[in-house]
Amino acid sequence: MKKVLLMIIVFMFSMNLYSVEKDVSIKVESIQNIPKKKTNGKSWDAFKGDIDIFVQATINDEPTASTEVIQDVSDSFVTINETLNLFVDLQKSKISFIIYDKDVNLNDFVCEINIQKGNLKKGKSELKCNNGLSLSIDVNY
Ligand SMILES: [Ca+2]
Ligand SMILES: [Ca+2]
Repeated sequence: MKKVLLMIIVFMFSMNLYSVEKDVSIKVESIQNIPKKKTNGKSWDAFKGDIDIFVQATINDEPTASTEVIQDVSDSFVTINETLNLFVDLQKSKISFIIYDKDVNLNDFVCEINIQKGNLKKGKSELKCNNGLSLSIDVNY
């Protein structure tokens, strides 16, 4: 009985060691190669407007934090410089960045970047979407 109890304690302790929940700050620095139009060739706004862009971070597919919307970005590049603070398990959490065009009703999806579990790198990096858009981030924890 004692042995079982000890094993349970050791197991719980090792579980705790593997769970590395941390405060992680992710500075979204800029977005490059922003598509001028939707994939169907239409403009981002209903009446010829440019993209109203923002980045949403999700943890295990739950929307957790977003940057402010920057209205009518006409260039292919935009500076964001906004920090998102997340509380994540670096080993177990699936972290994604989803780029949207803000709309009154349903936002237009632009693209998505998924970070594999345990792969969020400290420091500056450039993440790429499959449509060519890239996101410059600076991660600290
Ligand atoms: Ca739109
Ligand atoms: Ca717009």
